Amino acid sequence: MKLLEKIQNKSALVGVVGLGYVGLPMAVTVARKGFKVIGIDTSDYAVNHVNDGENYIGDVDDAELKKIVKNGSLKASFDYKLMKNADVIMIAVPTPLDKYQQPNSSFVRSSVKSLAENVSKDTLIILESTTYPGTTREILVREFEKNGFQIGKDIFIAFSPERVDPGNKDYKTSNTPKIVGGITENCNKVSKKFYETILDADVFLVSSPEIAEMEKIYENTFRNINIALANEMTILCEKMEIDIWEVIEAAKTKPYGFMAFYPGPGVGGHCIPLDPFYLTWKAREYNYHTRLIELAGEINMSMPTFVVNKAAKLLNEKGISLSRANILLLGAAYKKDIADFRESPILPLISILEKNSAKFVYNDPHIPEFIHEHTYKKYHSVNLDNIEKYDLVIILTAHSAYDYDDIVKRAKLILDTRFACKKINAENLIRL
Ligand code: SAJ
Repeated sequence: MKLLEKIQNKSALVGVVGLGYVGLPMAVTVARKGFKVIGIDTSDYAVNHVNDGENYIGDVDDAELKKIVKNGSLKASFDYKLMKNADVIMIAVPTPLDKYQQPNSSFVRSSVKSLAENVSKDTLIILESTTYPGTTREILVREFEKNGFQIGKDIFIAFSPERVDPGNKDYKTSNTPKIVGGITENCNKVSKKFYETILDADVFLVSSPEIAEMEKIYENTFRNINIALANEMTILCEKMEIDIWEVIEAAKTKPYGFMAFYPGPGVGGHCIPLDPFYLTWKAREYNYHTRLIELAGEINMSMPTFVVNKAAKLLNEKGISLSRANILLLGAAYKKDIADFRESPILPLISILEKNSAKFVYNDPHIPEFIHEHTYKKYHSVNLDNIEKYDLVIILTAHSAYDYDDIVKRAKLILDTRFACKKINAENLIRL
C-alpha cells in the first residue's frame, strides 16, 4: 500500500486539525519525527501564533516550536483545501458538553464534513478527541461514505484516544502508550504503522473504534469516581474529626489493591469532570441509568460548597462573619503547575463567596488574570506582599512556586484544601 510506504519513508504529509492542548503537542511530535505537518484551526490566535513560532501550550517547548516552524516542518492554516494533499490527518478538536451535560459534537461534525469534502483517496483519518462510543462510526464513516469513499479501501479511519496529562513532566505525547481501533483490518494496519513511526511508545490495537472510545472514557471515569470517594471520605472524616490526609497516607502503604486519590476543592479541567457524562448520555439510549457516575459527579460538584462552609466555620471561630471577611485565594488553575483554569474549582467557589457577600482576591503565579467563564467577570492576580492583612487564606491549587513555610509564618489563618503544606504543623493552618 502506497500510504504505508509514505509513512515508512516519512514523505507522508500529515494534517492535524485542532491546535489546542492535544493537537499542538501532537503536531510538534510528528514534525520532530521528520514529517511535514499542516495544522488546521479556526482560531486566528492559534494559526497566527503557530506561524509566528509563538508557543501558547504549556506542554510544548517554545524553542522547538520556533525551530520546526522556521525550517518549514510545521505551518498552520484555516484552509481545509490544503488537506487535499495530506496522507494522514489527525482530528483533535474540542468535544465539550453543553449546559444540559449533553455532548456537543459540532466541532467533530464540522471538521469531518470539511475533510470529507477535501481529502483525496488513500488517506488515513484518525479521530483523537475524547467522545462517546459510536462517534467514529456514526460521524466519520457516514460522512466519508456519503462522499463516495470506501472505508478500508481508499480511505482509512480509526479512533485513537489522546492521553495528554497537562503538566506531567514524565509522560508526554511521544512516550505514552497508544490505543488504536480501526474500522477495518487495513485501517488498523496503517494506523498502527503511523503511530509506531511517530511515537516512542507501545501501540495497542483493539478490535473496533468503539472499544477505543470506551476505554478512554473508562480511564477518566475511573479517576472521577475515585476522586469522589476521596471527597466523600473527607466530608465524613471532618464530621468524625479524623485527619483524612493521614488516612490516605496510611492506606498508601498497601503495595497492592489500593491507589491513592486525594480530596480537593472540586474537580477541574475539561476531561475528568466531563468525560463520564458522555457515558451517562449514551447510556440513556440503552435505557440504562449510570447511577454511580452521576453520584460521583454530584459529590465532586459539592466540594466548593464544602470548602466555603468550612471557611465560614473557621472565620466564625474568630468572630468574623463570611460577609465581612477579607479572603485571599491561592491558585486559580485547576491543578498544580499549569496555567489552565477551565472548569477550575475556583469558579464555582467564587460564585458562592459572592453570594455570601465575602470580599476576596486571588493569586496565581501562572495566571495573571482570568475571566469567569460563566459570569464573564475579570479577576486580576494580587501579589503576596501583605498576606497578613487577610482574615483567611484558602490554598486551592498546590503550585510548586509557592513558599508554604513563608505563607504559614505570615498569614493569620490558612485553609489548605490540597495538602500543599504537607508536614507543616501550625495553629493557624487547617486542612480540608
Ligand atoms: N484531582 C483531585 N484529586 C486527585 C486527582 C485529581 O482532586 O486525586 C483533581 C485535579 O486537581 C484536577 C482534576 O481532578 O482539578 C483533574 O485532574 P487530572 O490530572 O486527573 O486531569 P487532567 O484533565 O489534567 O488530565 C487528565 C489526565 N490525567 C491523568 O491521567 C493523571 C488523563 O486522565 C487524561 O489524559 C486527560 O485528563 C484527558 O485529556 O483526558
